[in-house]
Amino acid sequence: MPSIQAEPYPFDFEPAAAALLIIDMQRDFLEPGGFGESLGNDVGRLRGTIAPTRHLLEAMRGAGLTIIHTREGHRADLADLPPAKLTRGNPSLRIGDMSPMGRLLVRGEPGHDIIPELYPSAGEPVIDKPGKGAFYATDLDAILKHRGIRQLIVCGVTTEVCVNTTVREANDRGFDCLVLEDCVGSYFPEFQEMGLKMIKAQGGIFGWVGRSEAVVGALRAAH
Ligand code: TIU
Repeated sequence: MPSIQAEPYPFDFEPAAAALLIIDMQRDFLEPGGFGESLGNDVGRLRGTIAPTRHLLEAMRGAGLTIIHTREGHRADLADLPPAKLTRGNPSLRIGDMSPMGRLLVRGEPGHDIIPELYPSAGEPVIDKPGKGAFYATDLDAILKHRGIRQLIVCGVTTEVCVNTTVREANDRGFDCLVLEDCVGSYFPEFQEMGLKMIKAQGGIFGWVGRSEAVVGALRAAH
């Protein structure tokens, strides 16, 4: 069984029981004019995650591992949108408002979809989630259990919001999470650093932190 260099200690990678989970790599978070920018963020800060995630995605596809994508967003009628999420922060544009990429954070709109660089292939489940965590109000847990998945290799945005929330949810459900520091991104450098530290502290209280090249190397060694 390949061991992947990680903190706080090596991660015992079981490819047959592992899935790649790519969180919310949507145009609304990574491209100008979307939801992320409407909240006042510099979306350029996230783009460094794209190349390493794409390299890893191709290696995972080549090795035949389960790959799952998530998207944050809401029904077109906004019936699943908590009123507080709509109004909090008094943003310049609100969820459901028209943006250059269609209605902000609404399912089916161009901005809600995954960036072309990491677009899902046929057969890769896409989880549409209304919240920050990928387990809340979704069928992710059932999909993982039906496939015998116990380990999650986690990429995506943002480190301290949807990545951290999902890793905490996964940890409580018994999944071992390896978060890849070069494949997760934040609009805030200090939250990138602390968001990763919080995962690996206290002996790996929520999981492990590693790098994509170590996973790609382990996949090569296993095949
Ligand atoms: N605002 C922010 O940092 N993130 C989100 O709203 N969603 C995700 O992290 N996907």
